[in-house]
Amino acid sequence: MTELLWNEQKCLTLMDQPFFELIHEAYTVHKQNFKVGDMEFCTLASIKTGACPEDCAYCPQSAHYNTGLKKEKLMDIDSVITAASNAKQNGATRFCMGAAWRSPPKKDLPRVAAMIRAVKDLGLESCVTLGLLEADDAVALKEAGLDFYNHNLDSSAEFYSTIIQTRTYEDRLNTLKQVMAAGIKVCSGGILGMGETRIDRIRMLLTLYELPISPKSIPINQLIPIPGTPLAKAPPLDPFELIRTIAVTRILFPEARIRLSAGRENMVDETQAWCFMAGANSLFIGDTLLTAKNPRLEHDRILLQKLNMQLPEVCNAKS
Ligand code: SAM
Ligand code: DTB
Ligand code: SF4
Repeated sequence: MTELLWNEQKCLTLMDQPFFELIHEAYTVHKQNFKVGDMEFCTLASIKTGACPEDCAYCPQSAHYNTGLKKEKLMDIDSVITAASNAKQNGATRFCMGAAWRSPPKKDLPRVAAMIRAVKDLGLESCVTLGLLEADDAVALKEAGLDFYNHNLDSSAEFYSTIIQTRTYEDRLNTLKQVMAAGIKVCSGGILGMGETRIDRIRMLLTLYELPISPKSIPINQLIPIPGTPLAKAPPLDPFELIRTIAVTRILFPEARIRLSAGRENMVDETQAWCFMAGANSLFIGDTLLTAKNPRLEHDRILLQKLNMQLPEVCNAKS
């Protein structure tokens, strides 16, 4: 087996560098792999909302916490087509569907497969996040034409058990294994700002780095503190820690799309700009993520324009 380039000590040294040295290194790697100003635009839809049996301490959709969220049953196909068509019209090239499940019920998989086919028929890339998968579920999703499966490690193995008790880190890794075995691309990352340390962040990235197939899509979420959840009062994340983590992610995964995901609504424009320089090149556009607020499209357009970056291309064609 060839020795991997990065280990914990090297990552720590990398991340501890003077801020501008780290950003310079990350931007150099970024420019070697992507065009200046390049950005990917994705839109999310919550296809099944709330009443989730899992106890993820950050999540508004967990049935364990009273967050006042209105639960909704599995969406019908026509509503998904309408949402995906609107997303395409607003410039998204990828449509991500999320469900508040521990794992997808077998009876609902045919409808999810039909949703994936409909999204593909519109000429969009497809992504779903449905919780834990068994091997045959992954094969069924692949057969429906699924491009990406989002399943976040969220943090290090050590920190994970302090935020989730209803499943293990191993369960999470096993799902990634099934996704890779079925030939679906892995989208996996984490959340920052849950009280984890810099070492936890590095360990999470190294776990992704050690996967047999390097993830091509890595969401970095900043915790959105949700009233009613155990993390409602988590101390805010230092923006420089977010920017440094993105820089390290870029250096470890030179070719991946790094998705500056949840939390932009609570971020000033200057922090987002630094994140783009450090290597973030994928955004969710649209007023809501799954259930939480996201910046308005017009705000994103103005910011990207100020930075001379790629804008979401308004598209009127059906497919
Ligand atoms: N139930 C599925 C699962 O957990 O894999 C899919 C949906 S879940 C909402 C998708 C991801 O959203 C989580 O893994 C987590 O990273 C992110 N997320 C959920 N609540 C969040 C919050 N309050 N702040 C930031 N990210 C959050
Ligand atoms: C990911 O890592 N972030 C997105 C997507 N994958 C599914 C979801 C963020 C959810 C934020 C809380 C909410 O909207 O409910
Ligand atoms: Fe359920 Fe996913 Fe939320 Fe956890 S993160 S409570 S699994 S919807």
